Amino acid sequence: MKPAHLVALATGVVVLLAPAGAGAGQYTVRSCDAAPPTHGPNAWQVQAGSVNSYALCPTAGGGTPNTRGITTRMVGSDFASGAFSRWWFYAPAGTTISRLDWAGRAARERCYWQVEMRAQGGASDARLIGWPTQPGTTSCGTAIDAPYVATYWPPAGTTRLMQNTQCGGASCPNGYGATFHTYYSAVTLNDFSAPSVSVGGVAEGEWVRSDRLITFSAVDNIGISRAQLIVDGQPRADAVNYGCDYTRPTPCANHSGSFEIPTTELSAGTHRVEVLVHDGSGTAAMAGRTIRVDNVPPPQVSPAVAGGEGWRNANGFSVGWSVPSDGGSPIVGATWELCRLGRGACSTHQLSGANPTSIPRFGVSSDGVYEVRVVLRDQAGNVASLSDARPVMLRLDRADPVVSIDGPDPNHPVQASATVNDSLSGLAGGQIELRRAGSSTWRELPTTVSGSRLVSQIDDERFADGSYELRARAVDRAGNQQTTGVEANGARATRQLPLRIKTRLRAGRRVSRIVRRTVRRDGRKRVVRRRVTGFDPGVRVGFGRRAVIRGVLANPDGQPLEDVPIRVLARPDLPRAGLAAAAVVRTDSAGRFSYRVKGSASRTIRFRYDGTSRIRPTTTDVEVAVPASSRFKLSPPRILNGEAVTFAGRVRGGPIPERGKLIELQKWTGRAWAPFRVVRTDPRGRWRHVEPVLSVRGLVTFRLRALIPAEAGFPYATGRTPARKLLVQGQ
Ligand SMILES: [Ca+2]
Ligand SMILES: [Ca+2]
Ligand SMILES: [Ca+2]
Repeated sequence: MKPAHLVALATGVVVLLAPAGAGAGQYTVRSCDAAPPTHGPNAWQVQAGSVNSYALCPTAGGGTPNTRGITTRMVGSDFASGAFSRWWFYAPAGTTISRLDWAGRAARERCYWQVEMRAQGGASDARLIGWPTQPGTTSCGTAIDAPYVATYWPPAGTTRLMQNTQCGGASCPNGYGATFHTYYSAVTLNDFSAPSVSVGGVAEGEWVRSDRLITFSAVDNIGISRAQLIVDGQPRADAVNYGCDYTRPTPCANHSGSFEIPTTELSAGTHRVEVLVHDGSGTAAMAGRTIRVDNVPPPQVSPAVAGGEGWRNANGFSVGWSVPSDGGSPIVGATWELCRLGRGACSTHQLSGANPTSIPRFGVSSDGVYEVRVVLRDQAGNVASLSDARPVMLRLDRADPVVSIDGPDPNHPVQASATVNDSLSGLAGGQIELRRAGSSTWRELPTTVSGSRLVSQIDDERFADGSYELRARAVDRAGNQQTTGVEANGARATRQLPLRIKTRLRAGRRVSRIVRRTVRRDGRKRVVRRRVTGFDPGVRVGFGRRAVIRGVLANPDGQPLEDVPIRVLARPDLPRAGLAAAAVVRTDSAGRFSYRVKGSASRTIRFRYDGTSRIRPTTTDVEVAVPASSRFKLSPPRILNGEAVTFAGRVRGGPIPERGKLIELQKWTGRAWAPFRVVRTDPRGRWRHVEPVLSVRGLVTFRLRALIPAEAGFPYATGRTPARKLLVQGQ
């Protein structure tokens, strides 16, 4: 044998990489001196009934090599015809033996001994080494001494080798034995059976994320030597190599296992994941799955509480959201967490189904404030982070507020208030109402919330004096409400009006009159006269003239209110006109005040004392009437019968109504003023009228004037011009 040949054999397995299921591989099973370091004879089996079959390997281990190796040695005894000593090498199913590299020796002392290495199971039964039994022959081969490895080629289809020493004579007496020793055995096999591999762990087309495994189970006639994960046709990481023992015909075991799918290194979307296995002869097989990678959690949603996040008093909540699309695996469920405020005492719930968009209506265990967080789950198993989820608030308050009316406050006599205690949502609003004792009609007072109190003012200027009852209705932010008419001590809440000191304000034109009264004095009736002064609230001022309005402010006993401000407001006598501030006057030490008015137009003058927290306000109105005024001219003042006279003038002041001011021309009949013509002014107040005079006999003097009647939109009382004379000379 050439050394180069030896080196090639020493490489062991010849790996023929071939498409899965289609290839055939070769491998070599080594024994004794060919199988360092164990040198085991494991590949060979002694046939039952053999005489003196043994193995001493390696052959250089000690003693004479002539007795070592895988041995069939029949010496030192008488042997019957057919007695044998045998070792067998069996090829596993699916393989055939294609080659034997061998070193050893064989010897026989008589020709009837059969000493051989035979190949069986193939197309022919072939003796590779040795001799057949040759009884009756004395000239035959008796020794093979082959310490160097030589190659032998069994016939195609060989499935077993037999090392055989057998007595072929009628008997084989002691002293003429035979022996066969295999020092070196390297059996090369062709493996025609590819591995079978199946995968699991993920389904075909499944969406997966980083925590998933692909499992495999591989089976082969000579076992599995390695497995490797292939992603998109490329090996990932190192293969797993299983230990194989090439001193045995079936060198490897069957294996199953799993690989983590490295989805974090893969782009989102479709990938092919496969497991490639090789058997003990290097024959490959592969199986896999097409997967879709999704490591992206669904987007956070923005949940909303039906009806809003405010307080409510019914224990039922619906939370909904819309499901955004991120192009990854479909949404297959949601997790929602219900926590008391602050994420204490949380409960977690699952929703299943495609694209969930709401939590079915639910209630909470007790009143209070809760947070709900919702995260979606995709088909790959990614879940958005609960701690990053936007919470929505649920607020439940079913407890009515507790309300009691406060007692009167001496510092604020007109104030009516109520104290409200409400657990959870707190006071939102309310109403304090007032009812005259004996009446059934409650009147609402303007009520505001101040902290935990309802506060209102009783306008004792507006309500008649007398006894009143109070009641208060408080509403919390959840809409719970309670009404009470009692104070905290249980007493009925009442008020006696007026709450403040009464005052009396009088103003107008100062008038005085004598009042007569009959009294009894000293047993006799007497008439007593007394001068009483008062104020007439109707004040007439000529156009362009001035007048003084006087007034007095006092309490009902006549005690004056000294040095207090009286507001003066004025409203022109025009449609839709409002009161406008005009002045402030002050009372003197006798409570008196005065206000000068000019005769510019008719108007209402209001005097108001605003009062204080303890003194009730009061108001009085004075009507200032200004008669209308117009210039009036007759021309010429003297005419002949049949001529015409012109009346002309201009109304003073204003405003003039849009369509002009009505002017009534009057003449004196001797008994009364009689109208004879009505004219209208132009928008600037000018008026003119030409009147022909007929049927006058002799010299007649007419007395004529113009009346300016009161009219809506014209802020004056009815006024008159002075009379003018017209002389007419008849025929
Ligand atoms: Ca195989
Ligand atoms: Ca996703
Ligand atoms: Ca409440």
